[in-house]
Amino acid sequence: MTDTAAAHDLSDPAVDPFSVAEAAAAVIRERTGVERHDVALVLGSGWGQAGDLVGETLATIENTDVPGFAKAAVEGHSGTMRSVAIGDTGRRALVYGTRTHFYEGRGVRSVVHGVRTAAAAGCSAIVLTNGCGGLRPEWAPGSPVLISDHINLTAATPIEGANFVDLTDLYSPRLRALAQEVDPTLDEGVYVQFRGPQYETPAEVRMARVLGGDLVGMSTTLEAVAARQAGLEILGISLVTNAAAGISATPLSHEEVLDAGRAAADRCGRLLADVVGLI
Ligand code: 8IG
Repeated sequence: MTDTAAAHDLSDPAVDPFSVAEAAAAVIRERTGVERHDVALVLGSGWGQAGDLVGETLATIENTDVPGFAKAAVEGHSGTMRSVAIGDTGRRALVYGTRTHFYEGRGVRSVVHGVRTAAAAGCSAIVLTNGCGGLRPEWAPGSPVLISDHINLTAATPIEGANFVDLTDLYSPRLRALAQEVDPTLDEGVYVQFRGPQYETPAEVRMARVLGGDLVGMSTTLEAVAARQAGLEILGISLVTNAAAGISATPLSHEEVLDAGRAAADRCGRLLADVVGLI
C-alpha cells in the first residue's frame, strides 16, 4: 500500500473517516471542476437506470480513483459516480452508481463513506434509494414506496464515541411531502434493515411485521444515521422488487429483482428526476 492509500484506509482505526471524506470530496471537485454539489443520490438495486433522467452527466469518475471507495460488489450496480446537471437549475447532483453494503464485511465506515463524502462535497440533501422486499401484498413488484422511518436490525452504527444523535423525523417530512406532490399515489412504510446477504426466512418476515415494519432490505439505515449526523436532509425511497419471503408463494431470486427494476425504471426515473428538481 502506498502512503496515501494507507492514509485513506477506512479499516485502520487510527484513520479519521471524516478526513478521508474530505480527501474524496477534493478529488471530486478536481475531476468535476465544480466547487460544490447540491444533492447526492445513491442508486440501489433496481434504480440503476433511474438516475439518467435527472439531467445531463457532466463527469464520470471511477470509484476506485476516489479515496475510500471500492468497486461495485453487486451485479447490476455501476462502480462509478457521476456529476449530473439538475435540469437547467444550475445545481449539481452527485450520483453514486452503487453503495457498499454492511454484509460485504468492509466495516460500517465504508458503508457510510459515500454519505460523508457527499456532505464534504457540499451537498445539503441526500436521496437514498434501494430495492427491497415488501410486506404488504398490495405492493406489487415495481412499486416505489417512501420510507417514513426505519428499524435497524444490524446491531451496528456509524456513530463513533458518545454522540447521542437524535433520529426524530430522520426521513424528512418536507422531502416526503415534495415526493407526494410529484406522485400522490406514493405510499409510505417503515424500512427494516437486516444484515443479509441471505434473504429472510418467512418467520423473520413475520417478526418484522410484528415489529412495525413494512419493507425489508439490506441497506439504507446506517447511511441515514450517518447522513443525519452530517446534517443532511434525507429522502428514502424503496422500490419493492419482490414480495418478502412467505408473503408470496414463489422463492426469491436476484433475477426477479433485476427484472422488476428494469420494468419500473421509467416510473422511478421520472419520480427521481422530478423530486430532485424540487429539492
Ligand atoms: I432487492 O426481500 C431485495 N433486497 N432483506 N429482503 C431483504 N433484502 C432485499 C429483499 C428482501 N429484496
